[in-house]
Amino acid sequence: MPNYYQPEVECASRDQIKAWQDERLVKQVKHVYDNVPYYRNLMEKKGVVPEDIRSTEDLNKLPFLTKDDLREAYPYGLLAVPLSDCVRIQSTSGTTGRRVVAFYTQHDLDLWDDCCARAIVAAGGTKDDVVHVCYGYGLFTGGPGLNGGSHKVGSLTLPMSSGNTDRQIQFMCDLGSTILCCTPSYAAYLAESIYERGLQDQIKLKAGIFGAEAWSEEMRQDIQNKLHIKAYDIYGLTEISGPGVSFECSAQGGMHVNEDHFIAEIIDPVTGEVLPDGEKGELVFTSITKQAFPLLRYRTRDICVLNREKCSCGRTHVRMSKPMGRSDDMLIVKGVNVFPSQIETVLLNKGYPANYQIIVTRENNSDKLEVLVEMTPEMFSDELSKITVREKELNGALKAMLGIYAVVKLVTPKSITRSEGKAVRVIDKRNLY
Ligand code: DLL
Repeated sequence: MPNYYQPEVECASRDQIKAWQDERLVKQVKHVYDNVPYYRNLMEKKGVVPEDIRSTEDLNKLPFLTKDDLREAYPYGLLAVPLSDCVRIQSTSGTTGRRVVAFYTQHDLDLWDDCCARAIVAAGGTKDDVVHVCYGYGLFTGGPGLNGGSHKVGSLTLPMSSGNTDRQIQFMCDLGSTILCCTPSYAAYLAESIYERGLQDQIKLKAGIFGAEAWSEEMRQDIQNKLHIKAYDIYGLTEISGPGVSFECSAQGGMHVNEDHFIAEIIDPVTGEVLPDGEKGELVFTSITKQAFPLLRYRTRDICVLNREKCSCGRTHVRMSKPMGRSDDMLIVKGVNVFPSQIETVLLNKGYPANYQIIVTRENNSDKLEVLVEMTPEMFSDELSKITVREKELNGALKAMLGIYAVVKLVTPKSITRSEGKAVRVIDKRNLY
């Protein structure tokens, strides 16, 4: 039996989970109101006082927090404990605007490690595993989060960080890595590189814990087949702690949210109205156990569906779907909503690798959607006329999925730059914002 499975928490009854959430929410709201003037001000503007929040049913009385609030309050404005009680900061990978900085007490780090340990155990991890972490270390939460989780499970942890693919593969072979933790796009690149070096027989991986970016079911199948592993999704965001806010179990049917620490809601991204389970909308989190940086009703911008049906693994914590896009990353091309994940689904279904780039431009007030897609070496050896046929076929499939025309350009194998962290899929050259 794995030594970090917590059935008393992860398989608790819904009544028990609600009781924990009610009690912790009430305490947390008071903690935030008393210690974070920025949030107290937001509550006052909404006419809410801590006494109004008696259970999770009252959650919707609280104001939302957004990334803009975090930027405005940068760096210390949302800190809820004295700085001297904090032992760590992490920061988002965002490239625009001010970075978001999150603070942690030792208690916060412990609970974050617990969440990641649960994810590793759900992927079959035990103290006998060799956990190969090639998420970036440093300000990004991926490396430190999975590292902490792996220590809690008692696994041998390889703190590889990202990059240096040759060394990654060498250690994987020499030290017998059994669980790989990285972005799905880097996992696909590693798989490709392992085959190129003819080392597939020396790889002992059994599972992968992949997240930090969107990836389709088709990409999961591709990675699973190439690396002969079971690939598990893991989700999280710096603002709420990092990876491990939710994670997949062996059922691979959605990610269990660690509900003893986080309350998940789905809202209509336009009206802010709370939507019932099963409806698609923006995911909102309230962290009910964190001390230093406890966000209430934080709008993630990730578009998801929640599912509270019983899971075959026995866990009772609510499951969130893979994010289907972001309310802010969604492209609007010629007035039509386009999610990169839709394009990826079409490409992988048609046998293309997940190496593609979406480029949007605007000429004479008209949007142009271009999709660069790498061919496999076999496709590349086709005659030119066959490549043209392939491009036309992809045009048709993309039109059927998106409802608009996309220019497809098939490009030579390996010509799209590989990413060691989050892949850059979309280049929007329209300067809309
Ligand atoms: O990406 C934390 C993380 C590290 C998660 C390692 C999983 C593994 P940020 O850099 O703050 O944190 O980015 C958070 O990444 O709001 C989602 O849009 C996206 N994201 C994270 N996990 C997934 C996933 C880390 N499994 C933002 N599927 C989130 C799709 C994901 N998108």
